[in-house]
Amino acid sequence: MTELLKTQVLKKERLAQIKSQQQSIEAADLLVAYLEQIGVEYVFGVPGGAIEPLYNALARSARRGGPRPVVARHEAGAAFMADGYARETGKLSVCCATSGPGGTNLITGVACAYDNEIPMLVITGQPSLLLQGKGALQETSYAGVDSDAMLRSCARYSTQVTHPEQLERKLINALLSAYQPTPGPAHLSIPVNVLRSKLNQSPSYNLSKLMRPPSFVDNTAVQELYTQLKQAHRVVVLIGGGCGKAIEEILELVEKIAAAFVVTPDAKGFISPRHPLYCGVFGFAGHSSATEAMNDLKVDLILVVGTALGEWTSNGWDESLLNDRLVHIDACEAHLMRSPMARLHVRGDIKRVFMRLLTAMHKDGRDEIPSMGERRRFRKISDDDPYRSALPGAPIKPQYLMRELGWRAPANSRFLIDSGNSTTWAIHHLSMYDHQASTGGWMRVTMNFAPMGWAIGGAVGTALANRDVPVVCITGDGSLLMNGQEMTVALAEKLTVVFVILNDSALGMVKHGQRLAGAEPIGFELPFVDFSLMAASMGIPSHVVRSAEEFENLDLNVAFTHKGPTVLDVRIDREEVPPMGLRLKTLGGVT
Ligand SMILES: Cc1ncc(C[n+]2csc(CCOP(=O)(O)OP(=O)(O)O)c2C)c(N)n1
Repeated sequence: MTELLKTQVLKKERLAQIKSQQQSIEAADLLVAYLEQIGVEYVFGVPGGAIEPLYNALARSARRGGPRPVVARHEAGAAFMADGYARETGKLSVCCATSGPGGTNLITGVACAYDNEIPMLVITGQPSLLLQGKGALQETSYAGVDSDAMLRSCARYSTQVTHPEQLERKLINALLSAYQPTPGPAHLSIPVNVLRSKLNQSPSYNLSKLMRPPSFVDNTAVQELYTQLKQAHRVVVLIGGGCGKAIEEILELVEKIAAAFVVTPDAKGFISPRHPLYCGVFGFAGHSSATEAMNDLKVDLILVVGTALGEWTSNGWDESLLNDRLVHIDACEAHLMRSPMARLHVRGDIKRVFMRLLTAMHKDGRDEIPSMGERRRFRKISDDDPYRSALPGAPIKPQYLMRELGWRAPANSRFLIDSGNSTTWAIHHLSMYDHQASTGGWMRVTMNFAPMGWAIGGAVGTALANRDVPVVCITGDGSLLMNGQEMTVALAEKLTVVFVILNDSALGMVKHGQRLAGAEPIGFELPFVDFSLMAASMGIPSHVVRSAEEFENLDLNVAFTHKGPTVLDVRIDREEVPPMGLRLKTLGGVT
């Protein structure tokens, strides 16, 4: 063989070697490489055959410090965990499921994230493309039970990847859609043979810039708002669930102009209920002081900030709010279209809108707007209602439990409140004595979709996102029986989560709702369950609380510092009527 021929053969061999090395990456590895690139820590899910290559890729990635799987006990729990993680970190979260029942189980959690605008990447498996339509096990593609179609209706973006070459494009599309223009879940359904296929590529996108949220502000509208603020005599600000990142600037302005402020239920966690200008929660289970503030005819300007004005956040589309005194400020067009009656819409990143208002004030040489001194300070919310049972040893009242629990929790605690009466009690009565500000807020509730059990998985995801803070999940016995198995994930992951179960042997919200509406008393009873025994069977420490005295004598410090979950089985006074009037009104049961 001549030297030239030898070189050519060697070159060919080397090229073949490089090609085979490049091809050693599976499509699933490319997907995981992108998760690594954007700093994903966990993939919440339940494994199964059709999604196995993703787990293989995660195992390879975890060995080099990449994201690792957290195995939930039910796929809805996985989506709730991803939701909790995203709320705590403000980052995109990831959940996954296998095809068939895995995907359908996931739906409730994904739908909840959709309705609550949580950025989430959702990955489901499918049988091989070559087998689709042949009755393959757990096939849920277009040819049968179509979980892709089901997930499509609760995702900002949803598609099946039908060729490995599509994966990168569709993944980037999904990741970007999960953030903008409105955050929410984006779904990729990936057949197992596509996940396994060899790819001759490494990530070609650098997402650090592409995924940065836009920072636009409608300057003309901000100027107009500033003019209106200067002319207004009395202002009320309604702070909504989208204000987490902007809360400092909003409160600075509120204080400068001495406006009264109220919050939607999902924004209570951003503020201190002891703030002197705070007038309470406006909306579901809220306070009469908040509706009074809104109803004050001397108020000539209402700033509604960062909320979609749904049933629970607008107090059932209350006309004292929805009128031409309203200025709606939001980055999200879908929210702004809910207020056609507004005198002004200010589109833009909320933080920047308030920064510009503050700058305008500063430039004008105004520390405060002149008429401020004349503005009445609204009365402070009363948070000292005792609601302690008159008789020693009588069942503990949920109102009392809420107040005491909030006051005794460390200042950096996060509270996740489940659907059911817990939501009403917490929105109305939970109050921290002191709290440390955080973007996600100290109290988190789910608006709109409100599935039972959300807070259980959500608490696990929150605790994984931030191991330095205690997490409290307030839930009902019905929700616990529906989703309580996720507590074992908190145990496996050694997470400081205190599960407070309002045990009333009933679907309490249903029971009280029927009573208040005069409906048939049916379908609400639950058997008595001793949740301390259930916790013991899981290896989780627990306490039974029957009365206020027992609660006072409980040493909560251990629960708030222990590296693992604790269960408080609280046998509450079942007869206390929750503040849920608004719900009945909008359901039409009560006029
Ligand atoms: C998945 C789901 N199913 C049904 C409902 C309707 N629902 C709302 S609250 C509630 C009762 C909750 O009972 P429990 O968890 O025991 O809490 P409680 O109201 O007794 O405090 C029901 C059935 C729901 N929100 N979510």
